[in-house]
Order: sequence, then C-alpha cells, then structure tokens
Amino acid sequence: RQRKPLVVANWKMNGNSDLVQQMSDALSVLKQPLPEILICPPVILLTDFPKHQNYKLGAQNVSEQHSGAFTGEISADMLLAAGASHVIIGHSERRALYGELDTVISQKVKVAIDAGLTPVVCVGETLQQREEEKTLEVLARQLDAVYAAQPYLLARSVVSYEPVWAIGTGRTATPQQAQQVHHFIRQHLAQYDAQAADVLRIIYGGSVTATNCEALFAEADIDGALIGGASLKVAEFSAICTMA
Ligand code: G2H
Repeated sequence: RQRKPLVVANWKMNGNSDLVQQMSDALSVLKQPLPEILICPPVILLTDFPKHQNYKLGAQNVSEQHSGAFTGEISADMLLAAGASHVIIGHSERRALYGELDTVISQKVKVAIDAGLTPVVCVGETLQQREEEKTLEVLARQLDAVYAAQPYLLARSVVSYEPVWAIGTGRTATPQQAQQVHHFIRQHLAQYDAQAADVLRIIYGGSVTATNCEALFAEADIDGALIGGASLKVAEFSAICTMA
C-alpha cells in the first residue's frame, strides 16, 4: 500500500490520567508493523502522556485565532507546546452542537497548518441528506469550503469521512458504501492537486469496532479510521491498531 494507514482515537469528552497510562502501556507493547497511531484526548490530558512513544497526539479542536481575548479558546501554538502534532477539525459534533460553519472550519485548517499541525478534516452527511440523495453534494461543499481557495493545504491534510448517521449509533456504513464515498472524495480533491489527492489519507469514522474494521481497511480508498467509542477500550483499540 502506498498510503500508510492511520488509526485515530477520538476520546471526545471522556478519559482521565488512568486511561492515559493504560492506553500508553498497551500501545507500547504492540508489535510492528503498526499503522500511524494518533490519540486525541481532551486537551488537558495531552501533557500526561509519556514522550517518545509509538503513537502521536492530537487535539479535537483548535481556535481559528492566534491569541488574545478569546475566552475559553486554545490556540494551535498552545497545542503544539502541549505535545500535539495533529488536530481534528470540523467533527460533526462541532458542526451540529457548537454551530461551526464551513467558513470557520476553513480558517481553522489554515491556522493549524500554518502553525505546523496536521489537521484531520472531518466531512459527512446527515441521514436526511443521504435519503435525499444529497450526499456527494454536501461533501463537495464541505471540501470546497476548505480547499477551493487554498488548494495548497491539501498536501498537509488528512480527511475523515464520517457519515453523521453512523456516529455513535452502532450503524456503520457498509465497506462498499464507505469506499464509494472515499473514492468520490479523492477524485473530487484531485481537481485541486492530483498528486496530493493520490497520497492523501482518507480515513473512515462512525461506529468502527474491532469486529468491523478489517472489512473497512480492505477497501482501496479507506486508509484508516477515526474511532470514538471503541477508542476508550484499551484492548479493543489496540486490536484495531494491529489490524490496520
Ligand atoms: C465518530 C466516531 C469518532 P464513534 O464521531 O469520531 O465516533 O466511533 O463513537 O461512532
């Protein structure tokens, strides 16, 4: 495979320093070859992780501002200083629950990359949009918002496809459904930078488990997974990493 698989743990608003220790210990004994592994805990836990491990660290959000009077926000530079190399941007929970629009998501991607963080840019359609056969249109809009005006950002990004109807619901897209969308995303982005689109990691998120991950990873355009619920279970997350 030309693209190294990437497995991302999105702890969301869960976890504590005990889980940090347990997860770190479990991952440290996994045998090679491993995928690239990225843990995204709540930011306050970032500095609890031991340094120089076989995984990287990321945040789940970042401010679109550099510094200043923005109460409650955390900047890209602060994330870097806390040990993060990556940041999840535009997760559907940020879009739906915190009103993040395409414009702010686009700014966040630019600010993250300018600071030296790799963004994991999340896109995905709701159930209603899928049923109205608007999936590809919605994805194109979400992707264009980030890359149309700033195509150079593509070469520094990871994209995550997360159908909203599959998140935390136990309902996964079938490997074929996901592959179809991943292929569309790669083709769509090729108009901005064909070479970058070819090597872009496009990972899948939405109720991924140790049981369903292998079939997803077997698809040509699925380069890994973004895992929520199952990433809090040390044994299951470790197992998923060994299968990627
Ligand atoms: C999608 C996913 C991880 P879960 O949000 O980002 O969560 O695996 O719990 O569906």
